[in-house]
Amino acid sequence: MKELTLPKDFLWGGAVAAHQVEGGWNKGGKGPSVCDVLTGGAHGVSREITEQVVAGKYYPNHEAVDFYSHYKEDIKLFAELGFKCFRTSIAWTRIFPQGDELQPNEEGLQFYDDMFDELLKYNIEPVITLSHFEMPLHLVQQYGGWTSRRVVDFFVRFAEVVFERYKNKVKYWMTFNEINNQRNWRVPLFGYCCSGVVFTDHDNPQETMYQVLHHQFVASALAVKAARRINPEMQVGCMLAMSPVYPFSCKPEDVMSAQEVMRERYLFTDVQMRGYYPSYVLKEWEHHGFTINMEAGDEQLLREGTCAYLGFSYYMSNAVKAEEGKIANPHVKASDWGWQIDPVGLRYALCELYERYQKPLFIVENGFGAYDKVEDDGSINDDYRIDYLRAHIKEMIKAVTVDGVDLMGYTPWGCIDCVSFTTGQYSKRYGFIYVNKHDDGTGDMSRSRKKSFAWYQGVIASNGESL
Ligand code: P53
Repeated sequence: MKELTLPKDFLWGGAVAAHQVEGGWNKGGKGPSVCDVLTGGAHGVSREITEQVVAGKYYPNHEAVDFYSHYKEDIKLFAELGFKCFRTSIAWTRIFPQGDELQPNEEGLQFYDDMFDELLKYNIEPVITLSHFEMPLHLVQQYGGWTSRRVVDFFVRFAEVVFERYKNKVKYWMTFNEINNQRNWRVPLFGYCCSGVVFTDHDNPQETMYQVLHHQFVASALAVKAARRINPEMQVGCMLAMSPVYPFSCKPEDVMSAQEVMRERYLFTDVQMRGYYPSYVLKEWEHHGFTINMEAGDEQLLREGTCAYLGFSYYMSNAVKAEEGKIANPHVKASDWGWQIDPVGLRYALCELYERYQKPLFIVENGFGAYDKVEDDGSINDDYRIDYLRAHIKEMIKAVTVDGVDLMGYTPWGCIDCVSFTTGQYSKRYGFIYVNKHDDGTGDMSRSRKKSFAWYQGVIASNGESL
């Protein structure tokens, strides 16, 4: 038997998002984003969404881990790890502080020019998300976020400006991070961060959600077309939060219910990868009597603006029972935050997505949020993180070498410790690089290498053979 391996040009790297690392929330002409009005929370304690920045409240994203000033030092560490690529996002509010200006903010554009140059100096390919939960707050206050079709134009203007500016520096793009989070419209944080809309404040939250989604699908298609026009070498992908939901048992009703629940995810990639609304959604609208406003030409636009690849995050799987809904899977363990650890689910997810769309896939997030302990000698022995990543990488390699999935790369989440999205904590850590910064805002921001740093360095150097 011949030993098959990952392709030589496989994009190993790491991922973060602007608002979770940069800080400098009001520096360089940056305007406030929706993330700048999220207070700190904890496991089981929701982050509060305040209407504006309120004096005396704690907003962890204002400072984050100050990548804004530390990016040279941090990128040097990424180079030491051997990164082939680095995924982050462009903070929309650095480029268009309010969102509806006609002219971009040069200082913001310059920041990303400098940061991309620093990456390219080490041959690290930037992988860039246009909108990672950080739309301008002004667009929420003035226009009602993505409920307004006008926001499509503002987004496309932003996309065109950055495509034009970085067309010779950035090849891989994604439109909306985890666009499907807002399908869970009951949780205010998700709708607010995906789209600037708290769906439960609306008379018909689900209808509003579908209207918002339509606007984003149109915006995504327009961005794809703009990128092709500006530089055909650029590739624009979509981004899905992929948590497979298994039937709790082989009872036919459980199996059917799992299929129905998975449509809540596949809807997004069905539209963004195939270019049209799937039949099950059209029927859902018909049943509920939803009217989704569309303009002439939208349908064609969706068909023309399909994504070149599918980026996705994978952290966990779930199970579902027909009568009870989502339920813990007794066959897998969970993290301290209740996220169920399932490496095989990653291979399953890769196969499901590849067989459904037959387009390249990119694992743009995966990882283990955990409390880390700094020993007296300064070392951090995060064997639990190594175990999690090793097990997932093994399954990922099987998907490529056994199942034949076309996989572009792997960028574990929070390669440097950053602010948790769901809880706003620093103590929920993912990094290979530790940042001395704590939930109460204390810490000197110094960086240090965890045990997983040397381990991941070896993984990359051996192209996944030394695990
Ligand atoms: P934190 C749910 C399920 C899977 C991934 O999350 C998710 C979520 C929450 O939307 O979010 C992604 O920091 C997201 C990142 C986020 C990361 O997962 O709460 O794209 O911004 O930080 C991890 O532990």
